[in-house]
Amino acid sequence: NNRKFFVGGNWKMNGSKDSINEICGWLTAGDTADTDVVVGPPTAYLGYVQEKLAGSGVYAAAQNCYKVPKGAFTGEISPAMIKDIGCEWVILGHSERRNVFGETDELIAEKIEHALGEGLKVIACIGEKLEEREAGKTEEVVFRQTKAFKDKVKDWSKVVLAYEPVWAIGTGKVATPQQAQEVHARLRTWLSENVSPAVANSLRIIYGGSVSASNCNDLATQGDIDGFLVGGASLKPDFVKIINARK
Ligand code: G2H
Repeated sequence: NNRKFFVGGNWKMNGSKDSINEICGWLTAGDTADTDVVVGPPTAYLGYVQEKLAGSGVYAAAQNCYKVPKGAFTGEISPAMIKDIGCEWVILGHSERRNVFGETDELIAEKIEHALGEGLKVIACIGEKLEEREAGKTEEVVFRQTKAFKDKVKDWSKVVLAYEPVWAIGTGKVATPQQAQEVHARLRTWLSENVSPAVANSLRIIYGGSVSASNCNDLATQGDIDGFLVGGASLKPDFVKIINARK
């Protein structure tokens, strides 16, 4: 396929100016030429990272945003603000937003619609919980989560879909390459049937959940895995190996 490899680093609620200076140091010195690379700092550092990475070929992403441009929404940021500081990307629907902060499929769909409408690019996250997998509901869940926003997307070239099984997130329990590939392939078939064959063929579907330098190569050889969304391992220099997992 001709889908460009995409690797996102999701720093979650981690970092300080000092640690971010270090990360940006090895990130901008590393080989990132053949991969689309995006990192998501905490909101407090988004502008700082955006400026540090300017011109490096690595892009910054917000970890979340709200569904309207401005107003009385204490604690929230809008896509307009993200764009205003020069940042083009936002992560939406991460499992921690869904499961720790109670975000629903419907709210995430509204956020995706607004962010895309404001000209941002979106890493849209989906994934089943352990009990859902064990009940044989993996496909039902990821199709439902994708269906919730699919009609809101007018230009799929602005979207990357991240499949992150909740049981693999931050647990060290990575999905096997076969488990991940199976879901990615089913998602691509679903997209072909419910959106279009062209979108199914061109959309990057990336995997997230305990990706590391030691497991990334086997995952990256799977035909429907087009990159990764990396949490813990994106804070360490090994992240550059993950960026180059296909080489
Ligand atoms: C999944 C992933 C990054 P980790 O949340 O989005 O985190 O790689 O730490 O499992």
